[in-house]
This record gives sequence, structure tokens and C-alpha cells, in this order.
Amino acid sequence: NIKACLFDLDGVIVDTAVYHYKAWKRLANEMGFDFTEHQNEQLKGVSRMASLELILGWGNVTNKTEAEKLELATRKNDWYTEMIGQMTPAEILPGAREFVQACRDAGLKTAIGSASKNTPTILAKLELLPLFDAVVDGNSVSIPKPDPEVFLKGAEELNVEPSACVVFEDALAGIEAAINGGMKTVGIGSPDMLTRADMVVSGLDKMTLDILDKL
Ligand code: B16
Ligand code: MG
Repeated sequence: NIKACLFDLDGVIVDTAVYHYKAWKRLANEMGFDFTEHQNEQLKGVSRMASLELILGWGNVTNKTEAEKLELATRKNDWYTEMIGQMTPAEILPGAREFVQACRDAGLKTAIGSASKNTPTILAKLELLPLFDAVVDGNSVSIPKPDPEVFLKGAEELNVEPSACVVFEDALAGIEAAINGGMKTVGIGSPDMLTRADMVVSGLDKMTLDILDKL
């Protein structure tokens, strides 16, 4: 029986992908190349430095030292944090607050499991911090999804065994991380992409507590 719900942040609770895209695009443009919104899809759930590596590859940029890469990632993050600093609770994705609250009202534990180091800022801006019993993010996790570390840490902080946890994820690597951790999965997005999830819904506005019983 389900005792806890663990939520990915970007793509599940809020759509920060548009801000990531704007900031990465600005960085790429400064280096003299561009990439598409379709390519940007591949960056979802991927850590900051791994995202940079992918983008440099798309621009055939091969001459950057590690120090230069750090500088590039920092520059992108400065633009990104400027944008997320303007976010308001109006940007919470449809049904997200309501579903998390419904979980809590039903006595389930709730946690965030995100790759983003900006998670605390985003949750504060969205005024969602009180809705989560635990927050595990890019600041406390060293191995990226599809490694289960982020969700296993969440389950541990909630004191719930992995088999009693459901993970809500929009990225395939995140679904795989949850499966690798022995958890149930709900994909947020399209069933064509999230083929390994136990079930897929288009958004948390389509979730109800009784669906959880059927997992
Ligand atoms: P940051 P999630 C991920 O968040 C994003 O999907 C991904 O695009 C981003 O690169 C990553 O966080 C790291 O973000 O630069 O803020 O540390 O989907 O795991 O909530
Ligand atoms: Mg995500």
C-alpha cells in the first residue's frame, strides 16, 4: 500500500524548462550557434554540467577547459536565477498544489526529488515549501538519475520503504531512477515517451487518490 508520493520538480510541479531553454540558448548564441526547442527536450531532468556538455556537442565546441566550462555554466545559471526570481505561485502547473494537498490530507507523506540545485529558490517562490515533508535536490545528491539515489534519499527521509512510494516524473531517466529504486511510477506527459512508467497522465490535474490504489 502507498504511503508516500515523491515528485520531480521541473515538468511535474512547475515548467521551468522554458527558462532553462532561454538561458542556455543565450549562452549558445554568444558562442555563435543555436539549438532548437526540440533539442531542449533532451535536457529535461539532466544536471547542469551534463546539459552543458550536450549543448557544446551540438555546437561542435570541443576546445573548452574544465574551468571554462564551469564559467559557462555559472553564466547560464546567473541568467536563469534572474528569471526564476520573478516566478509567482501562478506558475504552478494545473492541479499540482491540489493533488499534493490531497495526498497530505489523506495521510500520505510528500517529498520533492529533483536534479536542480535551484530547488529551494523555486519552492520558496511558488510558496510550496510547507507542502513537502522532505526536499532532496541537486545540492544533496551526487549521482544523477537514472541512478535511484535522489528518490531513495527521499524515501529514507520520509521513513517509508521504497515499495510503498510512488514517484511522479516527466523524464524517462527519472522514471528509470524510480524503477531502479524499487518504487511505483506515474509518468507526467506522453505514454509514447514514458514507456516504462506504471501509468501515464498528462498532468497532476488528471490525478486522483483512487488511481494510486490501482498501481
Ligand atoms: P539546475 P528536475 C532538472 O530539474 C531540469 O529538468 C534540468 O533541465 C536541469 O538542467 C536540472 O534540473 C538542473 O537544474 O541548473 O537548476 O541545478 O526535472 O530534476 O526537477
Ligand atoms: Mg523533470
